[in-house]
Amino acid sequence: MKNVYIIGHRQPDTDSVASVIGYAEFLNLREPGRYLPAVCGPLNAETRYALAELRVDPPLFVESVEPCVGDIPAFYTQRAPAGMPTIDVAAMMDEYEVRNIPIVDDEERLVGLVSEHGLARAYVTPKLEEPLTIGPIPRETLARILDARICNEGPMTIHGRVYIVIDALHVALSRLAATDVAIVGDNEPTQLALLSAGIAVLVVAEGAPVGERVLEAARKNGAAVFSTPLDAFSVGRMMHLSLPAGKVVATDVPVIRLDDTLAVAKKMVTDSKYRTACVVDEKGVLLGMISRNTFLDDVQKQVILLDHNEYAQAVEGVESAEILEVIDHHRLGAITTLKPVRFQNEPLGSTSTIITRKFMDSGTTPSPGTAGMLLAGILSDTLVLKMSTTTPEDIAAVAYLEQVTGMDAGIFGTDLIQHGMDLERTPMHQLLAQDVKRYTLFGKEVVIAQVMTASRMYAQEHGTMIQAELEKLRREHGVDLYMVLFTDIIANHSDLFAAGDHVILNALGYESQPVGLPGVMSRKKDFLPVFGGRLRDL
Ligand SMILES: [Mn+2]
Repeated sequence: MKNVYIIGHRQPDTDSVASVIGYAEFLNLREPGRYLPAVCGPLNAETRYALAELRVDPPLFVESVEPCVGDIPAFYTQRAPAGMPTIDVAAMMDEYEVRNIPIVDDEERLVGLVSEHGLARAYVTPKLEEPLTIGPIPRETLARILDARICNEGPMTIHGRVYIVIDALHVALSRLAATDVAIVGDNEPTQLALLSAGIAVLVVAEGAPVGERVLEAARKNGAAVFSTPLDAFSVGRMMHLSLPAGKVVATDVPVIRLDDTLAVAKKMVTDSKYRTACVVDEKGVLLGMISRNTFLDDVQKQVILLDHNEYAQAVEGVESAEILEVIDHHRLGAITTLKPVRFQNEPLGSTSTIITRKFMDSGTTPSPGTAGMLLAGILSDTLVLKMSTTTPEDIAAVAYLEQVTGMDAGIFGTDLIQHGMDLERTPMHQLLAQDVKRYTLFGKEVVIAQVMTASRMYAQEHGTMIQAELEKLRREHGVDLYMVLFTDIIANHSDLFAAGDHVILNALGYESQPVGLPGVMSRKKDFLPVFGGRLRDL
């Protein structure tokens, strides 16, 4: 069964990571192993903390869901060992109706390709000055190719030159060595002389009788004796065709990996003179071969998108993937699909809430690690249920997950947010510039930054530095006021710092900083109306 990637958006937050882990586990209950939780961007500090605390493996990192070689449902898997005689390789080509056979070594690593073209070249290139050499070839294989009966066994493997003995005996004897093969006819004195001189194989052609004295001499000298109905020329011809595949192999075949994109693979196949490419793993082990026909079927990765519903936020290559489902809690974006897809968008505090409800509704229970992650996802997206987007469903899901994990949402949420903020490790400049809104209010240009925290410590300890940095930012932006709200989401309290003209700051009542603002959580809902009112009255 084809794998389905469950994947969040390009800036993975804890909710998107938790929901892919949760939904993969939920769907794998029915089809174990099919669904893979994935992310397409670096994990933030908060998410890394949650995963480490809960001892949950991070999702798979997927750079792109463009189809790749690994998504091809099947390769041509035929192959031949380097020692296979070319005549057998040719027979394989006929049997499987392919023009190329990959050749592998003893460890199944790709050596090269025997193509029809390569075979033809190997046999029409004249090397007449050299005598024919065969092997190394197993004795039994050679006997089979020659349609021969083995009258005496001799060496297991044959590797030597081949002579048809038509010369005067003394000439033949002077040419033959102990590893060589002699082809003879019905001439017992010659047969005996050759065996006593020491050769590896005596091939008796045209079904000529093999006498007892010949067998005796063969046994004594450790030579093989074959008897074949073929004539001497045919024996020579078949020997020629028994060259090991490794000797006629072409090594300029394109080699690709499972993670190469289909586009790359297609181009390699098209550009190759063999119209094929071999797929190997990282050790060079042959996984199979692809050809032009491989690309006739539409190959796509299957994905389920969580916590986003627009292409701009989705993993690279999503346009070429098959989207099976979308689950989200944001406003509707623009995503179009060829086929109908299951689409679930709910105005809840987090996608993790939607996934938790799937477990609750189906009467199944997430594993403790997954339940902890889902809890982290909800607490992160709703800022420990304090955000105005929090719904009764989020609260119910948190209660359920507290029960499953035995964790305290308040304590875990505070920990989580604190680790996520990691204020001490973020440069002050970045801290005061990463979440900013700019307004024109009653003729004044105003920038308001907001930093969410889980305690008031940071704002109280770094007042002087914050004020200095704010003044720098105010000049950089050329605005009348540059302000920051340090919002402690646990205590429901904001500390305000502001940089601007002394007269304005005094008139606003901001001469002593930080200005404590109990109950101020939302910049837009809680702070802006009050602040706007004061600015108007200046
Ligand atoms: Mn979310």
